[in-house]
Amino acid sequence: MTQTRSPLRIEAADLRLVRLPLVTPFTIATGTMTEKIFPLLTLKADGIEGYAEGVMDPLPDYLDETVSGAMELLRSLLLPQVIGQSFAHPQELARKLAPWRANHMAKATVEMAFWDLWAKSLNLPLQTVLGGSGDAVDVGVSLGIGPIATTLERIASHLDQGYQRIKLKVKPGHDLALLRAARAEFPEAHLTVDANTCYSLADTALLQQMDAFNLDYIEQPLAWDDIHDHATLQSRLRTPICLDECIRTVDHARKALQSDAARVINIKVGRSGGYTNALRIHDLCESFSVPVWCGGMLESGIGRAHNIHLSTLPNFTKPGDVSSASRYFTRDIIAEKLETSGGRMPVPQGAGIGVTLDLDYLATATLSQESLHA
Ligand code: OSB
Ligand code: MG
Repeated sequence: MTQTRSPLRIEAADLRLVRLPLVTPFTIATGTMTEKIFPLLTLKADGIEGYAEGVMDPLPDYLDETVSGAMELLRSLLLPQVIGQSFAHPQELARKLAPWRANHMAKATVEMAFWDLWAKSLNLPLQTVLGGSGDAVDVGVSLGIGPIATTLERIASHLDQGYQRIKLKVKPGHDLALLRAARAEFPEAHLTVDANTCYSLADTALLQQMDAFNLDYIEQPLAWDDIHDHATLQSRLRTPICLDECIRTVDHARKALQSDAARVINIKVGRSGGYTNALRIHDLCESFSVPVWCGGMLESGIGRAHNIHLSTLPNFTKPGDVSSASRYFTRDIIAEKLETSGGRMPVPQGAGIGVTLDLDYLATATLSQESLHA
């Protein structure tokens, strides 16, 4: 990151709460989502706007942050700390928020919007200021829990569309039979499972049976905050473990790598405090020869565009969950279409994240809106 400019002063912010209905309900081990509700943040400087969305859920069922908690923290603490302030680099803004405990998703919302603003002020694509390159990224797809027959049809249709990896959500009672059927029908496909924390070490024998299915990795089988048990499990499995929920800070990544608790890491910039940490996690994994890929949280086009730019960094060597926006929403809040072709997602062109808000549709999807000034 060699780009420099004079410090950029954040003049104001718009904080919206947005609701988008999902095309189809999305079920994972911890529950079902039928709509996406998220904070959408606009930061303003010099006539430029930077955007980001928060990836926390209404309930603390993926991680411990919530939409209502994050909205309050953004309006009463995090945004007042940065509005009216000048920052010579996004990492400086990250440093300002770092002393507050946890709340990585809320912090990421502010930090990511500033990276977009920053890249736009330099008139460069976000991928360039992050150190990435290339005009498209490899994509896989994450399929929610449903009847096995339906899942097999969905695997076939997504492989036909070119998706390069199929991730199947599993939970106790919906695991080995699904894998047996999927592997029988798709012997060559890159298959993975995501357990979203629903097993424990008491399930080791069951998880060892997954070794028979030649999975690329098993994502987050054990508790959201337990790196230690994942190290124990990895020592008993041939299949690589990929950590998602466990990796919220650079230190989590370091401890997971040093203890061999993960041989693949899912990086979600939105759950890791922002790009400052995501880039460090990326580099740390590279130094351990551990590949990473970009996870998703059913984001709107704003978060999706951020994820695509991040995915252009060199150690993102496995397909990410950055699939077509039309799989999630009939209509998105951005003007551009983020659609894959041949298993690749094009990088939005232009400065910053390279997408623009569809203000008319956004207005109909907005539950609340507030403006903050210096
Ligand atoms: O564990 O990666 C996850 C969606 C919501 C919460 C957690 C996860 C997911 C997904 C979907 O897997 C990824 C996507 O398609 O955006
Ligand atoms: Mg996951």
